[in-house]
Amino acid sequence: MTTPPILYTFRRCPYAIRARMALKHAGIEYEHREVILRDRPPEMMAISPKGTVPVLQLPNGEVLEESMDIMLWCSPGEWLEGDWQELVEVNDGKFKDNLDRYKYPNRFDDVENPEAHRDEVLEILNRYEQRLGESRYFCGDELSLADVALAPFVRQFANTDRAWFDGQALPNVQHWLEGILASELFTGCMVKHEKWQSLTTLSETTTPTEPTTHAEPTEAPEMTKARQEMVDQQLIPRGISDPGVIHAMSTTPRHLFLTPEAWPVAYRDHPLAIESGQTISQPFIVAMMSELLAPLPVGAR
Ligand SMILES: N[C@@H](CCC(=O)N[C@@H](CS)C(=O)NCC(=O)O)C(=O)O
Repeated sequence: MTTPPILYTFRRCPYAIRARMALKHAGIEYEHREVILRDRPPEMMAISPKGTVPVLQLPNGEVLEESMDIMLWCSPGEWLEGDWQELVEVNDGKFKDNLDRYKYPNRFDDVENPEAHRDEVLEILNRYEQRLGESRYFCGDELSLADVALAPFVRQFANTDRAWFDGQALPNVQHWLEGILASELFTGCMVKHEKWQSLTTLSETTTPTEPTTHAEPTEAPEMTKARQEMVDQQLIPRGISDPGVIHAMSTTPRHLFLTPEAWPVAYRDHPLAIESGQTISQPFIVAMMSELLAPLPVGAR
């Protein structure tokens, strides 16, 4: 019996959804390793240090760390007909950029009006609308790679403001999306999985005597650098001087309180949205409040 490929995946990630759908369509069995993005397993980081999902490890050791590479690896020839390349380029580029700015405006410095980004996406959807009036799916009357590559992103856009999306004159897009979301191919890929238990979890590498604020060992160097710049440029020049506060702000992985899309801006000089309509305060405010609490020296409890 041959070992199956291993897929590191995250249920709601649109890139991972497209990869799972392609694998399922191709009838490929794989070992499903559900990843929590703020606690990515060392096994995944070792084969794909860029740290994004999905990642597929083949039995021969080859690693596919881009969703489109996974799709292309497993898709049958007839799925690859048509202009899927141009469609994916627009989807993964302009569509995704504007979707993120519409859905998470305060994670970006350049968003003045989220609705302007929603309308940029709408312009793309209007083109899809015309196209889906000519054939049932993007590249003809059968589902193919283009549909599966795009649908998880259109779903995410639609769910950002469902009432608004449903009110748009996009009957062909709405019908196309509904059909895909109702399919066994999609629903079968959205079954919930428990987090995969890494064999070398972070808790095993952390001794009880270490401060609990210690950053995760697999942290990307950009995160460490951004955090240090935050301390040097936002906190110290504004008068934060307590060594305990500076230590905590220098080591607490603030980005882990955010979803990974927000990590590039996690250490910037402003508050950020977290789940359930809440926000995480600007770093300086956190530091100032902590300093006012007159914390105990580092290591004291
Ligand atoms: N180009 C990659 C993008 C994958 C990606 O950005 N996945 C997100 C989750 S939806 C992720 O892993 N983010 C973590 C990070 O950027 O650190 C692909 O197509 O596979």
